[in-house]
Amino acid sequence: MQNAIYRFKLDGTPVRCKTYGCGHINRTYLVCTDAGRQYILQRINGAVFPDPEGLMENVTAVIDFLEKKTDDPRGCLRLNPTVDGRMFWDDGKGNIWRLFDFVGDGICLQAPETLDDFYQSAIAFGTFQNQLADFPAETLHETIPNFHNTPDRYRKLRRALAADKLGRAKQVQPEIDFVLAREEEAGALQRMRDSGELPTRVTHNDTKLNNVMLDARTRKALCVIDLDTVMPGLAAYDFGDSIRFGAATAAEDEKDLSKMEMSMDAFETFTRGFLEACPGLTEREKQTLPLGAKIMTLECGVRFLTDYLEGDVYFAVHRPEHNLDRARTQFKLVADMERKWDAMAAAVARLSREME
Ligand code: ADP
Ligand code: GN1
Ligand code: MG
Repeated sequence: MQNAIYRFKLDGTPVRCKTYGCGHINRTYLVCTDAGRQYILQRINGAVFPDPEGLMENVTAVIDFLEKKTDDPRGCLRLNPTVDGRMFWDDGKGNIWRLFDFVGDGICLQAPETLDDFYQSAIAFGTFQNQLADFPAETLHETIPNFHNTPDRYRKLRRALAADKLGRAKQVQPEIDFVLAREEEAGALQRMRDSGELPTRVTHNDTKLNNVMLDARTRKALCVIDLDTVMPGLAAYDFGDSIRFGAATAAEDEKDLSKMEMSMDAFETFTRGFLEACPGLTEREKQTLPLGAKIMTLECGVRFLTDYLEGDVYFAVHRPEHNLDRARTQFKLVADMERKWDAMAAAVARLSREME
């Protein structure tokens, strides 16, 4: 990490560097210099991203594009070059490093503290998608192929189950039954994408609340971060993944499942913000938003369960059953969405009408 930091052009000399944030994927450090500047230094997870150079081409192009759409220095993520003018440093040991400006006086929440926090995240992700509406999607690398291809996620689960490397399969039969009972519906978005019924857009694809920065004082949306998964996708992915995380009444890894529900208030609040910030959605896209919430939640549960069966090789874990706990919360949320399904669809239809 020390080696990496000196490869970048810095304002001042680094005086402090510590691990930072709660991401599941990359290694993130906060760097402070004697000139009072703060930076985010990150090592990209090479096991997750097979083509980090292609990924950095995406991130650089998206940032260049977004920078032209905002005057606010904190209005988009900003990259800093290396001393030899490149946007990342390859340490020769298979690791790619990059340096972002630290978004100062910003906050990044693990759960909304108020409904308005969640509304602001909807504004941030909706604006992000809207600003990228005229970005040439075909120039983007697919940084993780089939990222939100839900049938493919099921195939990978089946493979992990058959291999059962750690003998964990016998513990998870109720979870397996739950996901298999929903397999047909889980493929609905992918089928609509393949048939061209839904337009392909440039999407973020990992729209957790902790991938948005809010202003610490005003608590208004500043910018979207964690751009590694920006790829062509569906509006329902970004909407759905936000609901999965931010409309949940408990943390993603809560052990007490009785605490886990989907808040209808939060669902409506996010829907309002997303539709306001992203007004170009087609009627069909709007109709698929509740399905996005359900499928993204189910898919994420399938991914946690697969990682549990494979021995926790993908998501960072902090206890032995961490991925299993995470999978269970997701399935509990899906079950709750099924109970609230009619209300979710009605809310989207009503809010869309109100905005016409
Ligand atoms: P991961 O892919 O591991 O989730 P992120 O890019 O989301 O990595 O970074 C992890 C955390 O670091 C974020 O949730 C946020 O708290 C913090 N972070 C990342 N980039 C910045 C930034 N530019 N300014 C302030 N905080 C940041
Ligand atoms: C990961 O990188 P992070 O922590 O924002 C994951 C998402 C999952 C999420 C579950 C590249 O997000 O897809 O939904 O964990 N990101 C990647 O918390 O796989
Ligand atoms: Mg993140």
